[in-house]
Amino acid sequence: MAASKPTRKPAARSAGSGTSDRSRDATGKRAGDARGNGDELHQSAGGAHPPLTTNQGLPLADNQNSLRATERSPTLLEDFILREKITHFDHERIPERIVHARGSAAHGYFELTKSLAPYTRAKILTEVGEKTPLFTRFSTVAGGAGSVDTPRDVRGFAVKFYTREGNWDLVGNNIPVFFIQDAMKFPDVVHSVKMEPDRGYPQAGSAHDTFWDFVSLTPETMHMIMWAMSDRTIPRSLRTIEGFGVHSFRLVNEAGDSTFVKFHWRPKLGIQSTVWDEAVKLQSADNDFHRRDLFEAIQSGNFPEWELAVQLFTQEDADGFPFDHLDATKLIPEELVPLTVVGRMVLDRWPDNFFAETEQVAFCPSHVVPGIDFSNDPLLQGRLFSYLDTQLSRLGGPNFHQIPINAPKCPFANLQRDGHMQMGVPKGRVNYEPSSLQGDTPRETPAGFRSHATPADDGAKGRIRAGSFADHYSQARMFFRSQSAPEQAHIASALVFELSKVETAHVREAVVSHLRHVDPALAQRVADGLGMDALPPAPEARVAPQDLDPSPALRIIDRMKDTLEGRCVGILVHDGSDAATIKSLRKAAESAGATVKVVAPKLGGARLADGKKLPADGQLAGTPSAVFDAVAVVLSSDAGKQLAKEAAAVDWVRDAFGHLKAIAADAGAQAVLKAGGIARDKGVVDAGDIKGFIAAAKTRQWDREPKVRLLA
Ligand code: HDE
Repeated sequence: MAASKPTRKPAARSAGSGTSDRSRDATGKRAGDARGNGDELHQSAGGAHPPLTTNQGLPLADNQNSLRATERSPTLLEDFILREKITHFDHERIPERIVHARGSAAHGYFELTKSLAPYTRAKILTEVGEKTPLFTRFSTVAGGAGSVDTPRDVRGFAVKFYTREGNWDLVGNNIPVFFIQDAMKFPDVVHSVKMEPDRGYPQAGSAHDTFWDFVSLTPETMHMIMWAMSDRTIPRSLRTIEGFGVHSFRLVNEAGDSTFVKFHWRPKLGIQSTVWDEAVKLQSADNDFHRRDLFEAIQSGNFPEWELAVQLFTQEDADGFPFDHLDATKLIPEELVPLTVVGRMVLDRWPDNFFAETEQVAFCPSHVVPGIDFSNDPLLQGRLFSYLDTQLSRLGGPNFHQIPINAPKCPFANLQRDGHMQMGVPKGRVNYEPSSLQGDTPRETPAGFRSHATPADDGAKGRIRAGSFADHYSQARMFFRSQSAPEQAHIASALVFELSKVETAHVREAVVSHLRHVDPALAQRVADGLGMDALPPAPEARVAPQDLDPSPALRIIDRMKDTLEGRCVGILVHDGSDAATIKSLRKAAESAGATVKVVAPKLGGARLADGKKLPADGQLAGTPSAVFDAVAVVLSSDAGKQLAKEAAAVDWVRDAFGHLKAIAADAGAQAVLKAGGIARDKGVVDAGDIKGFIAAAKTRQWDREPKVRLLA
């Protein structure tokens, strides 16, 4: 570690400290320091700046140079300050989550609007108007912590409620079912979807042999596969995803009576997804698209909001369902058990520190409060073990509940002691229970948690899968047949895309063979898309697929809200653009609830026709139209001709068209539209037709889709 000759010019200021560094002369050099030339910047404590110290509180006079015997000699081992700093740095990363490593989170609150007192004694679900603080983390599943936000993947939706009766964690996903029925298969499904162990790819993607090999040999995955191949797994924003607790839980009331419950989160902005080509382009436009979107929404006061809804049902109801509700590959259609909205979640504060909060938060499905209990779902039962176990190694020991983001906000006390990273100083001689030696030790309370006395089924012990779990295709069929025509086409195309990345022919064939049970027409579309000469034979199904009633509530497209609330409109401008047109577009979009961003070939902005400079929010090449929900192009005729030769501008409009978005264009912009091959079409309007633009911008032009892409 030889000292190199400083090359930086001395900085003459002491940044904002209020008191200048008196040990330096006017050039910033340290007076009286015979050792070293002091050419580097030294900023001194003072004013609001406290002294910089080691972790032991030792104030530091020099945070620029390590300790050496002479000016150009090796560094001394004695330098305990350097060693402390580097040692801490070396250990700054902790193991990332084995699944759900990539996540974004925010603080907020839950407000109960309807009491569930007849069903539960959990105060968070009975005290109407009570606001409970919470922390919510959204995640992708397969990719590492540094992977992109927008791959085709399930999204985690984990909420930690800091209730008065302890922390309740509702650790769900944006899809109401799961790939497998039994926790025993979780390591297998996760291994299969993550990067292949020999080659180390793909990162964050299911389009590879090992995943589809597992799927083809595990028909219980079929229902979840339909969801995973739908647009649900390519959301437009984390603010527009639904959330589901997935498993059946129990609510238990004061009398000890139990009712089954499924939890649902419904986004206030409505559910909205991207189209695949858009998701692909978002990956290159902005790796952090969802994280940035959530951050910007919260920072600008557009607080994301969800309704909490429940489906309540009894054992007798469950006995009448044509499926077993304890099987996590099955959902309960809303048409069978309606949703009741009981409260709302608002996310209103971004974490102060990403690592301390988003990274260190530890969710656990076994964190419940009195009045909420588990069902016998074998997948849920396995989860009750896994989370604490994985967090012991991820967070370094048994005391991670003391980390501020994990600690309950209500009083908590027990007799667990010691261990790695004990932050408290427990007092007294009693660390056991029962005890009689101390007057303030924690004791049991009748109001505490009791497990519901669920009667056990008759039968023999064994590694057994219930016969009622054997129907793997009926709900997959129901989901597929419930979708609108464009959504069905997207599922077929997603399957073709994913299977086209599978190198092993027999795996592709095996997947298509299962699709024959889901829907023969879907199987045929996928087989055609893959260029198969003939459909492979269908595998034997233990339970013949049933034609269940379709559930229109499972669609997205019909349920996208006709609004600009929470969406973003981009306006492409250049020198000479008409200021009045830009102004009226901006005003109309903003009063409809949208954020407006200006894009120009140069970040400095454009000199408009009225001579005024309009600064840009994004530079054209780095801000493709994929990041917007609707776009406008306002150009002088000279600029139009110029940008018609600029690939980034032509792609800007072509992609907006291909992604089924509204486009407003003035006369000068027509040259760019023409270069992009865009003819007049529904949703392509004149920039003067503000009303027409706003109406078109609130939705996507689904009937345009057959014109822009060959879907399977
Ligand atoms: Fe998880 N899951 N999971 N999971 N899961 C984890 O816990 C696990 C499952 C979910 O933002 C891990 O702390 C098993 C279903 C979310 O921090 C781990 C099984 C659902 C998150 C784990 C499942 C989920 C996790 C990894 C099958 C939807 C991220 C890191 C029995 C209802 C939480 C960690 C966050 C995280 C295990 C299945 C949701 C390994 C064994 C089903 C949202 O413990």
